[in-house]
Amino acid sequence: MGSGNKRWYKWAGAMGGTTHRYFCYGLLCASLVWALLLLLFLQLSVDRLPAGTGLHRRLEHMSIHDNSLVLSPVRKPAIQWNTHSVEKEKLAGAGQLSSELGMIYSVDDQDVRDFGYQRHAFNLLISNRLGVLRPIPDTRHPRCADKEYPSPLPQTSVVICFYNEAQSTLLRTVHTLLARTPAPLLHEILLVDDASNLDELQGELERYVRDKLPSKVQLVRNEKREGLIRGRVAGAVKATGEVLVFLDSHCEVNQHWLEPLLSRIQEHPSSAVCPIIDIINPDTFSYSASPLVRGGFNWGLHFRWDAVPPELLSSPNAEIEPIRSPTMAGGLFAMRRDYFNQLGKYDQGMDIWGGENLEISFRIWMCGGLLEIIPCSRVGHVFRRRRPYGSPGGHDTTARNSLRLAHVWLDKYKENFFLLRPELRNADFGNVSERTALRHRLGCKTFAWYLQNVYPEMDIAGHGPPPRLAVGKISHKAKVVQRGRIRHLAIGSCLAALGHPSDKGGRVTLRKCSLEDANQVWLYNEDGELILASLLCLDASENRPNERPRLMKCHGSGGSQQWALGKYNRLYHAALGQCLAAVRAADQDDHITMAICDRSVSQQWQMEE
Ligand code: LR7
Ligand code: MN
Repeated sequence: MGSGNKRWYKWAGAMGGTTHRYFCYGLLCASLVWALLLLLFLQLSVDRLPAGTGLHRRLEHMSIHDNSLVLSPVRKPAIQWNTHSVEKEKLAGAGQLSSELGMIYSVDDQDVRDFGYQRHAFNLLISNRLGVLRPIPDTRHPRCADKEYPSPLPQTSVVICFYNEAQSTLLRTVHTLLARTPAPLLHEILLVDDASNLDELQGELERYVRDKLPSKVQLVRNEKREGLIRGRVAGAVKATGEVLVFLDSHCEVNQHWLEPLLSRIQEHPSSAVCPIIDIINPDTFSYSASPLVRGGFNWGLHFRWDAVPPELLSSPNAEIEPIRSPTMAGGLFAMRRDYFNQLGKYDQGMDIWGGENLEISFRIWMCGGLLEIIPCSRVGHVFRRRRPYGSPGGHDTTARNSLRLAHVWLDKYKENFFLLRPELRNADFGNVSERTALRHRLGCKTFAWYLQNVYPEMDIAGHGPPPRLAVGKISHKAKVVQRGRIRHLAIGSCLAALGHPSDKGGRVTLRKCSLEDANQVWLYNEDGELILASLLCLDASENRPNERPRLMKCHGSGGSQQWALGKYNRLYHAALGQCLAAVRAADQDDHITMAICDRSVSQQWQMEE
């Protein structure tokens, strides 16, 4: 080394003055190039850091109190609005987004995603990247586009009550309203904040509403947490439009969603009308059409979707005409403001969540009104698998609210409820005298009348309810787009079941590829499902990054079973934002796992006949 250096000096010293200067410039450039390369390398390494390093950081800010989550304001990863990239996406099929919108590129992305599932029970990373407005498929029946609506139609106040909603879903609800509602029909949008404590909903939201939104959008704050029932009433009392529309705070309204609702209300002023509620998948945010179903309930006093009785579907126009519905889901409906008030608003003795949807449904029908679903009106709603918030004090507000409605509206049929919930027979439900007085004052019919005339399909004895249909889980047979083995390019082996391909919950592994082995044959269908041996679906739970996928019963609702054979030969899981990888470990067997997509050879697969 020493002698090398000496030689270098000798060589430099032997050079003339000018040559020396050029040499120094050269050296400078070379160092710059090196510095740049070093930076690039560092950047790539950060992108490849294993996920999980920041996984539970957010949870440290949360404390569990009285059974409900009490959350101190936390630093929230900044939202990167991305209004352009999505506009360019092709909307293939039913609202399929670029399958890579949920891709996790860094530990920060992983953080946003984890925080989102924790606080909102949906994929916040995707929601934030979608921006405030994105194209969604027009899911209406084709003949809806030919319908003409009278003019003028009444002006509308939209009331959106929210508690700790993500800013991106809340603002998308607002922006879709502004973009897809004829301005003269939209009198105002009232955002009622039910005393949220999420940081991004404080000053930041206030400034956004003030500076970026038209003055017809107003933010109203509840002083304390009231729950969605009193929250909506607070909005309705402030509203000045002729018609009220209530929406949840994570909706996207579709083309011409409002005109069919208003025109039906104009024909029939004492009616409440609901759009068809399309499905926004909580894991991928893909938007897809819901079938025409109507509202029912069971004797546990839970809302449920029922198939429409065939006799109601016999007319050729059935799919575009209003359809009578025994109940409403609760979150999305329109009615005249004077009718809402005259009918007794809501039972304001009900707390937080639950029960108000059946209560208002029974009240509408029993007190002379009409409750309908208007198929030409479509609004998307994020259907979550769990409610991400509790109630103050951890009370079961649904039980108490249901008790109140049972005592006021169910007459002797409340016995059916108590048969299922004997522990509630003597439970406290507060004072309902005002509500029974209301029932009297309005001269409402009996519950027996309701069952006989509005919901004759209901099983009155309290057993064997009509078949249940859950939105998003309508059984289907998706078209197979590819069939064959899935070969790992670097290792050369094929993806197969570790045990028997019919073992539910079983793992997958790599085996020597063999054309004879039925246990290696996968079907890939247009829903993105990978079905092994026509039996089970490859499933990676959207809540468990970096874990091994399993073989599970195909559920047909995307999410954990939706795969994309994507760029760089990777098998990408959109809901998880990760890729399928084969890990070779010297001391143990090869195993298959989910990992941050890094384009490495361990994540390259090929589907072959
Ligand atoms: O304390 C609260 N304060 C609130 O402001 C609790 C909730 N809320 C807000 C919340 O931010 C949201 O905007 O109230 C709205 C509804 O809460 P979700 O979205 O957690 O409820 P959900 O969609 O699971 O529940 C359905 O049933 C509820 C019963 O009380 C309400 O009627 C919801 O509006 C209703 N949602 C729908 O009908 C959408 C379709 C779902 C179905 C089926
Ligand atoms: Mn909701």
